[in-house]
Amino acid sequence: MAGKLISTGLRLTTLPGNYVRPFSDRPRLSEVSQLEDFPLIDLSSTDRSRLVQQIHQACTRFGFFQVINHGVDKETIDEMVSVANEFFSMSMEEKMKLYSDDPTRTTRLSTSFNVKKEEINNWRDYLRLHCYPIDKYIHEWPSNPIPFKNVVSKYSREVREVGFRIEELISESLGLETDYLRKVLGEQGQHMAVNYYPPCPEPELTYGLPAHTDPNALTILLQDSTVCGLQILIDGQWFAINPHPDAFVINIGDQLQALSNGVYKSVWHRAVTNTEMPRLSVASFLCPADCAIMSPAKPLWEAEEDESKPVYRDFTYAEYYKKFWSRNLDQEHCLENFLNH
Ligand SMILES: O=C(O)CCC(=O)C(=O)O
Repeated sequence: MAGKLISTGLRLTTLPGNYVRPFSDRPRLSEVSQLEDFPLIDLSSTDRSRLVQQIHQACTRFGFFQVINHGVDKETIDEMVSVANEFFSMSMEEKMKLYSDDPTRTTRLSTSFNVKKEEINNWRDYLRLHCYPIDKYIHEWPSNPIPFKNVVSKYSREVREVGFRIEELISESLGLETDYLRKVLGEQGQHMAVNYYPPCPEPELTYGLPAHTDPNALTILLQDSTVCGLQILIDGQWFAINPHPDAFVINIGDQLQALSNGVYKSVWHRAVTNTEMPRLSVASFLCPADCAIMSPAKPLWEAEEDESKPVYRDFTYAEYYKKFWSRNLDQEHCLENFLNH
C-alpha cells in the first residue's frame, strides 16, 4: 500500500504507466488560456445590493468566483499552508498511519481519487478530514505536526463563517430570503481535502485531479499562492484560474445547482500538474445535513402553466453522496441521475 502514495520526495523522470491517460483524454496544456475577467469580489463592501449583483453575475456566468477581504486573517491562512506542507513532508512511515482508500472513513490520507474504482490514477495525494462538529472528529486528526489540530480547527471554524456569509448572499442573489439556503441545508457538515500534487515528470500525460464537479453545496478553496494548477470549463473550453494572493476561490457545488433549479451551475473543474514545483490546495466543502431534502426552490420553477415542474426530483443529501462515491470522478454530471423525468 505504501507504494501508492506519491509524496515521497523522490523525483521521477518518467510517469509510471498507471498514471498515463489515453491520447483523447489528456490536458492539452498549450490550449488552455487564462481567464481574464474572472470575478474578484470584495466581501468587505458595504454596498450589499452591488455585492448580491456581483454574486449573481459570477454564479450565472462561471459558477466560480474569488473573494477577498473575507475575514480570515493572513496569519491563519499561512499557518494552515505551513502545517499542510509539513504534513506531506513527513516520513512515509508517519504518513502511512493515516492511509486508507475507504471513502467512508472520516479521517484518511489517500492518493489519486478513488483507487478502488478507477483504472487510471491521478497525480495527487490528499488528506481528508471531517471538520464539523470539530469535537466529534478532532481526536482522529493527525497529531503530527504538533500544531496541526490547533491550526486546522481555527482555520476551519473561520472558513465556515465565510461560507455561511456567501450562502446568504447567494440566497439573496436568487431572489430568495437571506436565510433560505441555510435553513434548507440544515446543520451543515464540513469536510476538508488537503491536496498535495508533487512535481510530475510528464504533466501533459496525466491530471492531478481529472474534471469533476463537487457533490456538496459550496466549496471554499485556498490555492497555493505561487503555483498554478486549477482550471475550469467554460463554454467547452478549459481556462486556468491562477492564484490571487489573499483570495479564496468559491464554487457552486451540485446541491446549489439542484436547489437553484439549475439557474446556477456546478461547473466542471480539474487540477493539472507541473514538472517544477509541488502544489498545495486546501478545499473546504460545506455539505447539507445527510437528511436535508434537496428540493429545487419553488419560486425558481413555479410558473403560470400547470405543467411547470422542477428540473430535479427531491432527494436527500445522503442518497446523493452515496451515488457520487459509487462512480468514477469523470463520469457524467452526477446530477443527471436525479433529473425529474
Ligand atoms: O487543487 C485544486 O485546485 C482543485 C481541488 C479540487 O477540485 C478538489 O479538491 O475537489
